[in-house]
Amino acid sequence: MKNIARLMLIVIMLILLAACGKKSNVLYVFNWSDYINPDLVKQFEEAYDCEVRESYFESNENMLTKIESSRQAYDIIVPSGDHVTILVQKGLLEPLDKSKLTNYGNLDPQLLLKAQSFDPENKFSVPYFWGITGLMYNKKHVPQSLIEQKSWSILGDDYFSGKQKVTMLEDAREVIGAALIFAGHDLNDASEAALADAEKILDIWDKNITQYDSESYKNEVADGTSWLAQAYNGDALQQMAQNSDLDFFLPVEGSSLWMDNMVILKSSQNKELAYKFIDFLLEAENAKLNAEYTQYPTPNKAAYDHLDETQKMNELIYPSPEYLEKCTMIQFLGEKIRGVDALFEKIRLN
Ligand code: N2P
Repeated sequence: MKNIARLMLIVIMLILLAACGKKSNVLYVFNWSDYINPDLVKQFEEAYDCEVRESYFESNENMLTKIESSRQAYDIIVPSGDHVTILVQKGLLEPLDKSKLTNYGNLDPQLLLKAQSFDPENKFSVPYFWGITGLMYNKKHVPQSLIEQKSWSILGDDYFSGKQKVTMLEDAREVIGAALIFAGHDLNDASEAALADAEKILDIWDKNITQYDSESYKNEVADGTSWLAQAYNGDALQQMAQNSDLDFFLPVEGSSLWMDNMVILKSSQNKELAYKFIDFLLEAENAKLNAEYTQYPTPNKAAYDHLDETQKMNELIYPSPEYLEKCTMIQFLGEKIRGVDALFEKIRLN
């Protein structure tokens, strides 16, 4: 009997030890959904004998709320540029020790320069993917005649009225930004006059919009629940690869550009592993596999150089320089964000 009790004690201790051992080697990553190749995560776990615990957010705003309210122990998060600035100002990010990122040199210097608009000196953030926003639609339900103009105006077209088949992103900057661009303003113009013009446009579009959502639309346009959705290009391309009824266009008026970035939280309990993960994703072959999976444009020059021509030539992933001229990077707005948020709230609650 004594022996059994002793044996049980040993087993319990071993289980506890294993649990403790495992915990110290867990990396908590907070990322957008469908934004990393799961095979790479597995490879990393095997190579570094660790566990990567992923959680997902659908908007920068939700990510920020979660970081600030829950104090959950994330190590790495993937904010867009404007939110890198916000997180830096709030003192939440770890300045990066680049000597720990042996593959940092794979990044495109031109894009690193662009990233300096939200992170001067590239001190806190490592570009992950960049991208562009457009409109995804289901060819079975949206007539070609409506698509030909390739305009944002399709969002307000009478064809959709009363049908509950159009969605826009749950993203204040993207929704207000599209209206600002369509009204002929700069995407980052948050002046009262510009927002008043955007509101007039959004009042028209909103009559057709059934929800502001950044997640379920991906499947819903595919299954016909929605017919037209404002969409991030990679998300649309991932869906298109599985369903030939789907298509996507970049509006002629221009669109928003963003850059999402890997950052390490100051509160991270596992910074060494966080550096290893970032460096692993920066490695040329890994970054290539990641870009092929997500269908987003990669800021990793070494990876880009080895991409398949079909990927590089796809203008929905890498738009032409002429089209990019018409696009504007979403920038940090400081206090002016309040006007944008208030307008988005007003439209949504309408
Ligand atoms: C991935 C969406 C990422 C792009 N699903 C938004 N910045």
